Amino acid sequence: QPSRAVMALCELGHTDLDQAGSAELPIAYDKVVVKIFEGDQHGAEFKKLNPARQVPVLVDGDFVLAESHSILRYLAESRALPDHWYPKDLRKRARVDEYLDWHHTHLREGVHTYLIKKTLYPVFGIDVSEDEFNSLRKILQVSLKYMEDKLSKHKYLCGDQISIADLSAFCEIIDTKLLPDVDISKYVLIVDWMDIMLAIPAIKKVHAGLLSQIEGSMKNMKAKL
Ligand SMILES: N[C@@H](CCC(=O)N[C@@H](CS)C(=O)NCC(=O)O)C(=O)O
Repeated sequence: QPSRAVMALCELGHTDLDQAGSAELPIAYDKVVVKIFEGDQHGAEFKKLNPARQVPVLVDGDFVLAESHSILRYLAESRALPDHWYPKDLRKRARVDEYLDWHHTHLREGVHTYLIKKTLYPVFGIDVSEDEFNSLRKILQVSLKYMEDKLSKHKYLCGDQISIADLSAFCEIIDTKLLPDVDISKYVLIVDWMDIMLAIPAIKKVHAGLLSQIEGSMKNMKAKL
């Protein structure tokens, strides 16, 4: 998820989504795949880049930066991207930061942590108690309510313009489609907002692999019915 958010911002780059028909002007970047399921993040070379051993990591000349939200902010500022991504206005910016800080302990917990514990832990034989699953489901519901409430006030999460908060949130919440026991359809404003986000070609492009994975798991589920 966090890597997809960074790639989506690079793909969108200088495209001004406030201006209808604005030309697509991506930020040039080289994508280096780190195979986390094969443990590449624990190799000596990668540890030098990010001692926390997680992706994404940005290498911009001699400057190395980890943490997706820090990278999104850095790209928005250093590449002077259209203001709507990370507004200069102090209060609008604070609203985006508020979402980004909240994200780690809420939506990320409710989706990513739940997904990992549900799908990956069994592969490694790690038990997760039903209480733990219940508390993660609770965090997800609380998170979805918080987002639905935000979207009842404006078109995007932090205002009427798209920001890096929407990118981070979308790239996380789309993973709920990999969880057959999670149904977010009652959050109608979130569902509409997801459609708007996915209609942006650059966002669709970075999710192509995930979308085909989701389609595969849907077919699999239908075959079992
Ligand atoms: N807070 C970090 C989270 C990064 C993260 O969770 N990365 C995962 C992939 S989605 C990872 O590298 N996992 C490998 C591991 O923990 O061994 C960010 O936003 O960049």
